Amino acid sequence: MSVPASEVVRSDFDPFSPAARADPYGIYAELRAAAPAIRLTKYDIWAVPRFAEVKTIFGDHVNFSNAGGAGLANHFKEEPWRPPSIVLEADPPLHTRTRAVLARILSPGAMRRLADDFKAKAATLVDGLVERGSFDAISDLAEVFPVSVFPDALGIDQEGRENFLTYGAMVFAGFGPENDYFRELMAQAPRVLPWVAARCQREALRPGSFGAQVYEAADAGEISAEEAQLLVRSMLSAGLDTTISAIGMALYTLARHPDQWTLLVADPSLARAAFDETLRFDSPAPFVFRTTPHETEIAGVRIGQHEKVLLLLASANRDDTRWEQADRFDITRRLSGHVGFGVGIHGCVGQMVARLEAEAVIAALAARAKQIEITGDVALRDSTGLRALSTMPVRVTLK
Ligand code: OVM
Repeated sequence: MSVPASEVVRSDFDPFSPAARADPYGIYAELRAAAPAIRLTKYDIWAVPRFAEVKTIFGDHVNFSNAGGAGLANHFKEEPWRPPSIVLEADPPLHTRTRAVLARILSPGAMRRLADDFKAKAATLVDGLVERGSFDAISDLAEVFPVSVFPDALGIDQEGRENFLTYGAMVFAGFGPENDYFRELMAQAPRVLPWVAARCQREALRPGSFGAQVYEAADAGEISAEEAQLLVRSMLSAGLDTTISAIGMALYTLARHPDQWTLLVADPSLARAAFDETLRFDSPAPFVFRTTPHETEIAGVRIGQHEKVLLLLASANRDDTRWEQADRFDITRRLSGHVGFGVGIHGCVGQMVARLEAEAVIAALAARAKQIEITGDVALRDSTGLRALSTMPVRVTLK
């Protein structure tokens, strides 16, 4: 069954506008009710708002390619602002080879070796903050903790580490339209890009680190030295700004649901499940694109060749046909299968690092604070590619 072209649902919804980003969930519900694939006229792209088709498309790299770019830019038609990622923005067989290297480095065994250090560092940071009583959950905690553990795990030294954050911001802003925020960040490119390129070299990476292990895979002949550089760049791109955003959004969601915080305080072993539920409820990486290598269809809607397809993960995660009371934040729900990390061959390869970091922070806070109250205005960061806060003043009540 196919939908005649005249019946295609169109919308002037702009997913990247400040208004839509401030409160997208009402419009997501309208889009889900409207159609499985909707033409967004402002950008001439397709949006996919429901869980079922998001899941199907994630499982179909033949009809929905990553080589066309993970963001709005269409790499089949235009030159991207940076050389494409050889894991995120690649299809099999290239992707299969590069992904295997990262998956091995970020394995469960590697996570076990990091866990104690992450927990100890989170406890020390959180203890200092809760003793103060009031602090900013973003600038004092969410933006501090990942910086205190991830660059070390990656294997880079201290010099110029602030560039790491700017680069992540560039990459994720680069997934949206070229707006003032992106241009402001790109004004720093002459300083940041050479710093990143230098950090991707073998000599810059501490022996034994994640980065050095990428070069070991090159020594073993699995990838070339040029590919090793680009895979280290992937870790630099995707490893820091994401977890900062996710931890910040997790604290925001938890602080707004005191009943759920109380459950967590009673049983801090819920920290990991609580984090995943925050990813479902208010996803920090709210979308990703696919691009069609040839004509195809989405639930009967014909999609032409070289079209950008916007997968609205944050909407799929609120789809009532998939989740019972999807708009309810419930850290005890059975929630395996959310798409906050994506799923399938491109599902987040670093998700266990993210969970380890977030769990360490959330559990440390739940061990000390029986209540968290938001005491001032929160603000959303300007980024189009990540949903993140820039500030959230809080007061905690000690146990
Ligand atoms: C990469 C990359 C960059 C940003 C995000 C990402 C979500 C990957 O360069 O490979 O995964």
